[in-house]
Amino acid sequence: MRAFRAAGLIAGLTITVLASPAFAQGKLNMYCTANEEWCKVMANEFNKKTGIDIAFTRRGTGETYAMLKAEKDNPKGDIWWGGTGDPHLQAAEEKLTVKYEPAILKELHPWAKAQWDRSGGRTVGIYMGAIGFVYNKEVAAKKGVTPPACWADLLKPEFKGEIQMPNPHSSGTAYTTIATLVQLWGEDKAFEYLKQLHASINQYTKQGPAPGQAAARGETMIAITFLHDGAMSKRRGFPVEGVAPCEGTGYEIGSMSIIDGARNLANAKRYYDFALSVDGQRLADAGESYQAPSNRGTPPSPYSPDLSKIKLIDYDFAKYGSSAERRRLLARWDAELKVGAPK
Ligand code: S7P
Repeated sequence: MRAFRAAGLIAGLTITVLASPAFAQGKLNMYCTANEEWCKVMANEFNKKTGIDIAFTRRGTGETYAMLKAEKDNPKGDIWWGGTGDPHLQAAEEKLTVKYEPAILKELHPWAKAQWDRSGGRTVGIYMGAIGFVYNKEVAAKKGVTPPACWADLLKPEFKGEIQMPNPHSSGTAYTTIATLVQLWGEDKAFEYLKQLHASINQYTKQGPAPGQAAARGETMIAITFLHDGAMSKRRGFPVEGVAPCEGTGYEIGSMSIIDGARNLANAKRYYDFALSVDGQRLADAGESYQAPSNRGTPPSPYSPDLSKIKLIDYDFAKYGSSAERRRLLARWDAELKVGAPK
């Protein structure tokens, strides 16, 4: 069983992959919001293929969106790769990212191209994955509880203090979860649920993948997370099981955008093309990432959750990907749950 790095240890740390001096072909600064293993694999392979020195920093999707806003007048990143699609759409609306129309668009699944269309070409889908929960089978058995099957089950008294979820200010996973509940039940009922759930949450983590990693290590019984992150833990040999909630659930269109004012624009476009190619997307497996790929020519991994068997809602990306809706929902979350943003 491979161990997880302590959650958040590497967050915000920049890793640079350099070509040999004879082969060096310029630079690329990537803001990476996929899982860290995958960020590394993509950076290494892109560097091998092109000779471009690539530095990446891994952060949460909400954190990266906030960073783009903070750096608006002096952008330091070139490409933003990975992370939930809503903050990419919000960045597109605020023109923090630029339009790019690659020839490879025609190879993509309609849901990935739809992300490009609704953003005016400023972001594109690179993968898809569903929200759910992941529980530790050993912890559940030791406590003698029946694992949850539905969102409603999470409110049962036996799960008090046993659930972890990320903070929606920094994490795209958490924002997707809240938007999902609002779309499932309407806003008032969703916030009533979140307030009741609050009593069972042992920690709101800064980053989305952290609760799933804690569940894998047995530090929490249940994590609200993407099901493909649970698949990664399971493949690593941890005693976890993923659950697609019985009422239905939401999903992300993991996205990629070129940052407005990119200093290495030509290299950002090369990375964009590479990341959408069949070969680029096949690297997900080496990066232990089991989302559904957006290129129709890349089959999903056998470890990927089968999305056709999950009751997915008709997620309204235009609405929940708008900056005003994000601000409004986060303000309500702050006012009613009083958790605030992570430090
Ligand atoms: O680990 C992969 C993944 O679940 O992470 C991304 C997610 O946004 C994690 O970051 P935050 O929740 O911290 O923003 C997802 O896009 C991706 O599927």
